[in-house]
Amino acid sequence: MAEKDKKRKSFVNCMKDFTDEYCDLLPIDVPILDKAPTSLEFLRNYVSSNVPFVLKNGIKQWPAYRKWNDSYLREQLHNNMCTVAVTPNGYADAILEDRFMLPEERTISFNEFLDEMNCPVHDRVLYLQKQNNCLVDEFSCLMKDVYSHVPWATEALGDLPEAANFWMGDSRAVTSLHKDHYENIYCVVRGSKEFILYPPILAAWVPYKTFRKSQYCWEDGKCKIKDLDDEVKWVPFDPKLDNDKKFPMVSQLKKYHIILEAGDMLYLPALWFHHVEQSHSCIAVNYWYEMKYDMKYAFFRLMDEFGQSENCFD
Ligand SMILES: O=C(O)CCC(=O)C(=O)O
Repeated sequence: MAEKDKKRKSFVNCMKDFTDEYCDLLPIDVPILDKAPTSLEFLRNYVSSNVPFVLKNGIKQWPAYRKWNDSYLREQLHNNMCTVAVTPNGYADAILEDRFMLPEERTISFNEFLDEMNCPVHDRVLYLQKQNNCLVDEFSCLMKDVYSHVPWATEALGDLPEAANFWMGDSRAVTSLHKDHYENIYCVVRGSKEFILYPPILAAWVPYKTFRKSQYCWEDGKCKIKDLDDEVKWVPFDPKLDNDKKFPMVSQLKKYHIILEAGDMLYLPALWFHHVEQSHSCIAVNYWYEMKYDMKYAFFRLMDEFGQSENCFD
């Protein structure tokens, strides 16, 4: 074997040993709490060690949990305009063959949105998923029913959330595997959500590829694809559809599978990869807190760079 190949092999083995050791240090399952942590417990046990948890029934005291049925939402929001992501198949910000597909963004009234939720059409999938503080900007009349921030998280992280978001959509809508630069407190108000998670420190084993950016658009009632003059690096691996035959490197990943029921809260630490699905008309609210760009971040970057240099572990 050539010297270069030997070196690469021993390097890959070293990375595999590191991965095994790190996975041994992680909890077997995501911890389930039945009581909110104090800010110190949150910081000490979860933020600093970059471990997620579920707070079972964590938001059952919210008025939203009791009140947010369709008739209440219609009463509150009726003709309020909201931004909805529209796709033909439920995959917005996701890979379609050799393209990264953005949804069409439409502004419609909340009533129109609810009408379609109750009577979905087969070739069009709607998802309220605007982010960027849309709970405050587009659904402000619902703010009285939820926390404006999560007190123990705000105290631990040292600031108010940067954004509070509202999510509601079709059961066919899928959020493809990605990561965010935020500490995320994710709360399911109605229905259920399914999360698949992978830790950021294992980023070296997450496949990435560069894709052309394109966007769905409807013309004369027909869905078309418009190619944009841009590219994006994205994860082509779908944990629900693909296996490690197609992407051998993912067999190194530690996977967590979580179902959140109505009333549950998830702490999703910054940079954790997540893939999300939901029951029909599920509603969630989440808070994005600014992450700290500390040693954990530098370590993540190192692993991410290793992995992305030509998917060198494949
Ligand atoms: O609920 C979803 O579909 C996606 C949530 C998500 O990606 C996030 O909170 O960062």
